[in-house]
Amino acid sequence: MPVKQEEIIWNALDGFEIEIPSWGFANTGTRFGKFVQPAAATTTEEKLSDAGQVHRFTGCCPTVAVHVLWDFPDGGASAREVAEAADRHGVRIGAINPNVFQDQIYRYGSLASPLPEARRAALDHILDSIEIAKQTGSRDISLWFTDGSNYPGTANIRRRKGLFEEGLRAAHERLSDSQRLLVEYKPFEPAFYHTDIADWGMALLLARAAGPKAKVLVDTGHHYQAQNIEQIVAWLLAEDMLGGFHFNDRRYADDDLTLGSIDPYQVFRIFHEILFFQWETRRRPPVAYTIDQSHNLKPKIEEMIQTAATAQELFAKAALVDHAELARRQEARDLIEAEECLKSAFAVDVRPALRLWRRTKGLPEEPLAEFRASGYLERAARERGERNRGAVASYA
Ligand code: AFD
Ligand code: MN
Ligand code: MN
Repeated sequence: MPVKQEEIIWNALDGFEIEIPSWGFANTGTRFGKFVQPAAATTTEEKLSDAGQVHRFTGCCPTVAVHVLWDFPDGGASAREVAEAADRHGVRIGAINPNVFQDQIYRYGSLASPLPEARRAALDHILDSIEIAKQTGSRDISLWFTDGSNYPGTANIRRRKGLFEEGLRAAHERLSDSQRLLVEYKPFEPAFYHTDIADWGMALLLARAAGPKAKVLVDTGHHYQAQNIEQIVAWLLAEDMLGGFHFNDRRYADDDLTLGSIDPYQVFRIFHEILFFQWETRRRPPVAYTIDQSHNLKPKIEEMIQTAATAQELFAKAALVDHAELARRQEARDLIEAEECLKSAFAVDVRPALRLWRRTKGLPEEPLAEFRASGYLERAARERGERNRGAVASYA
């Protein structure tokens, strides 16, 4: 590999971090059931321990996104202890994810519910989450809402839009100067007729209505099949409204599969739009990269290591696009050569340079193999097996 290419790859990897989700280590499943794994994490401490393994072997996952109801069972009194536990395992707490979709009170929605007590409960939980973020030192409060309706005529869509504007504005007022609200969108599921925040435009308008510290979060699984996600990314960058990503892949819907397992070129094109924007504008707005996947069948820690390594590879490939050449070819309407600027970068096998980068950082060249050799999984299965088998009994 030419030295120049290797340097570009190493510089890209030096600046690349991707956050891992606590919920990726616990037993999850689909609405048709879940297949528990003996080594799955059953406590917040175990999730943070597992996350620490991913960062220890990959070197690019220093922060962990947490889910308030699942990771702070006592509603957040333990925020400092959770942050200390993260530190013990070599990671930090990242985005705080409120949960306003599970409690019965949210039957007709959360911030957009027609029931004032439901709106109040949701706003109180989000405000509590902002306080938790202050205690864990987290910048982002990452909001996903299941609000919507299941049948035509059962909800006043315009009124619900107004309620969301009110609720998000009230939350935005409590942010500290360094905090952000990330507004995530999703076209469907679990609502079957309309979802209140269904696409990037709705998320953009609501984030703008909330205030200057609110941005849009793009979950790659939350788009209709034919949607051009990198075009959405380019528009949000141009509007200074791109807050970050939840990365996963999908074949059909919001499948939460491993990043790059179905369409790696799409992930490359998303990273390319960000790097091209940075090259053209000389600006690097804070864009949070986070994994949001549901590891149903693959071993959870191994899938997270696989995902992080794939993200590094695709980001390194995108960094190889010659932006000056691309701009010239676009200007000249030289279509084939402009496209070749992307295709040739995507075709480079960056794994040798990635392995060398790891070696210079004192990291294992093959993180997955090294993790497997560590025996961590076998120890976790011995320690946690009983509790997870219990989950099967209760689930059967
Ligand atoms: C589910 C939702 C959404 C959310 C995530 C974590 O579809 O992506 O961000 O759970 O709460 O995947
Ligand atoms: Mn998501
Ligand atoms: Mn999702």
